[in-house]
Amino acid sequence: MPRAVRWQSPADPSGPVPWVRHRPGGSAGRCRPALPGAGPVPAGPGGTALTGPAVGGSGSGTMGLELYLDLLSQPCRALYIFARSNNIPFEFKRVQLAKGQHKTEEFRKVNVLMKVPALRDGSFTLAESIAILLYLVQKFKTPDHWYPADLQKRARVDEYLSWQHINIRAKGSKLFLSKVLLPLITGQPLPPEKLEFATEELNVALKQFEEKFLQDKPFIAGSEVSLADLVALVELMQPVCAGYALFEERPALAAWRRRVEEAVGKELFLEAHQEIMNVKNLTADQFAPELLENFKQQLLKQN
Ligand SMILES: N[C@@H](CCC(=O)N[C@@H](CS)C(=O)NCC(=O)O)C(=O)O
Repeated sequence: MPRAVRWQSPADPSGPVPWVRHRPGGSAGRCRPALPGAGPVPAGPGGTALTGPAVGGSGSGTMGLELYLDLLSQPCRALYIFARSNNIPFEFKRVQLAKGQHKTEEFRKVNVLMKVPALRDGSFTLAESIAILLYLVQKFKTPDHWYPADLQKRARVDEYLSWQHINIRAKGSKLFLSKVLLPLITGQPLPPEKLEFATEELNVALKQFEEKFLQDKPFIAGSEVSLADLVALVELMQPVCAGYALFEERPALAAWRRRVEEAVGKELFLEAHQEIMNVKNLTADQFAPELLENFKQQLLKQN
């Protein structure tokens, strides 16, 4: 039987992420979202000398680790949470997708694919969130549970990370874009049959996620949180923030969500999701017009 489609308002009504600048250790302006009680994002290895204006950010660091992110994006949130949760020093470079900042020549120098997230570490640049997460795991020797040394546990993490792209991620994103972006662009609500179809597609992936990947374990790789759980949860938050109460009828998934949030830090998790939780407040005039047109063409092509 297909699962009933249930929609609700996002849980958190608070305003957009407040951005603050701070200068730890006298280094030039670095941006981070304000997080009460959390320490500053530590200075990058090798310092953070800044030059001219960067993509949507405060300056262009020439040495330390830079992460180019928009927290409306799921893989960006995974990286942000991972880095902050592990006290990895980085400079937050905000690339606002809605403003088309990922399409600029300046950002192209960081990622020729013109997508976020992206990393710059000195003269080295890297695209693709999974590759970036693995780079950080190895460079900063983060605790083993994130990407276990044990062959079979690691294989479980790899298995999920390989599967998720065209399943949880693709179906969750489609639902999100159809529910939030298409009505914004066209001024019309999505036809119910399209919404139902997109929801059913996601439900199939969720069933597979529960049966194949989570089973009755606390986390995907067993008893401890790993990259797989973090990547999975940030993706599931996208349809949740669009109003699909997917955890409500899935108690095992809801309990797993709580465990993952606790493992990474509830406050940090919430902070990273503040902007997306307010996504329904976005209006068309906040988007670059050419971007809206582009989205419209893409979304209207989908079944
Ligand atoms: N496979 C890539 C996906 C990156 C991606 O699709 N990023 C989106 C935001 S979630 C983006 O930058 N979209 C802008 C565009 O495609 O123009 C990853 O995991 O990093």
